[in-house]
Amino acid sequence: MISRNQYIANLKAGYLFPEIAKKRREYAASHPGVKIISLGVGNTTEPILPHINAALVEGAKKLGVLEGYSGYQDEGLPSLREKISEVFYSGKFSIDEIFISDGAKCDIGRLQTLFGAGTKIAVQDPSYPVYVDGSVLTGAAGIWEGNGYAGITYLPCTAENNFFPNLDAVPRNSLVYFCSPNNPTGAAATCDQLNALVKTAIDRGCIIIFDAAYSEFIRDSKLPKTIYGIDNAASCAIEVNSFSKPAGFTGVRLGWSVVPKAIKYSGGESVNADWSRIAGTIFNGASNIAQAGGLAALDSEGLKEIRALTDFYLGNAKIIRDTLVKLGITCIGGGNSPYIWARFPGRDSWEVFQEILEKCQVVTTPGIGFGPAGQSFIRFSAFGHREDVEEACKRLEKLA
Ligand code: PGU
Repeated sequence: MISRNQYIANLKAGYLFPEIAKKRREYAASHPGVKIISLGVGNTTEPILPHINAALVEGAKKLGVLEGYSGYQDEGLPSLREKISEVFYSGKFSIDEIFISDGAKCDIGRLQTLFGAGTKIAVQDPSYPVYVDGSVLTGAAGIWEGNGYAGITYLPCTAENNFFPNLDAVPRNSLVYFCSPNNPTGAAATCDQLNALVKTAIDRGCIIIFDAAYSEFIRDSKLPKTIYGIDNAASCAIEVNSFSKPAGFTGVRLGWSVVPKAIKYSGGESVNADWSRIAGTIFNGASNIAQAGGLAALDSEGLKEIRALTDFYLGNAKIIRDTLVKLGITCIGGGNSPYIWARFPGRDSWEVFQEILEKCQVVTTPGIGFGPAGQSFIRFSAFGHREDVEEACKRLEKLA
């Protein structure tokens, strides 16, 4: 018999979102006919807008004719990589520093293979669960110690520090995950804050994995949309991003990673060269159809559609936030992100989750699922049809 991978055995319970879906199913089974509304998982609900959708259709049609057919595209269509560099990074990166993927989550998982089981990890607490669970799978996180993993440094982001961590706690030579605008807190880091993060990383020999999956939700023009707006970030930061939330591609699957050539390991070897090797070895590129859609999403018409779609979800976020504020619930986020992070002082977050489900038939996400500092918080997602969000907000008034 073959024994189980011990790192899988180190994973705690199930992955957060399927656990929530299970609780929803259980509630639905015992309350037949009740309409449950989800403000839980951040899954897009609105149709892909026409210009981008037409390009997806066209991309599929091309595959049906000899002149249009294409096969493997390795690290991605050169035209899409060039366009990403131009639109998001003012042309600062060459196409061999941009790698097209099937989504940010998948890249976050694969990127960890660059750094091995002995790597020290630091995460914002709370954070998107994939950073921690992915580190458990590579062995870097070590074992569960009751309130966290032994190999992970949790950097609390709380109301007291304005949801930006104390960087003094970042270990030397560690891999630092940072997400802005943040999932789940909705906090968007300022230029000064990211400057401090980059400076810390360089001083301490760290590499940052910067998750910018929600950058297109930023409306405050003073806030940086990419870590590469910060001096010297290209020597210490990898950025992952995605078409999922801005273009409605959660089911289409398309993202990218920027791995600048300037980033080196302690021995001087190129991180970019290794990433190219890994991509070629265990990933064979994103769908050509999705990439055709991605190209259209980045032309002037497509960018207008991205703006319209993100405006729509931000409109939902405002409705949710206004409702919570009216109820006297302290919350942040929503202005530059599709998540609202609401505090229920002294309460257990699973218990609040259950109360909201039972009183309002609304699914949310319990803060503790994102890390120890998420205790007593609930995340509300703004991804939903407008009428469902309005209905959910009416029902939330029962919490008063
Ligand atoms: N990065 C962050 C910070 C995210 O919140 C999500 C999705 C992703 C990456 C995934 O991007 P893809 O490009 O689609 O792979 N977070 C959602 C969905 C749950 C999940 O497990 O991914 C959420 O509700 O947090």
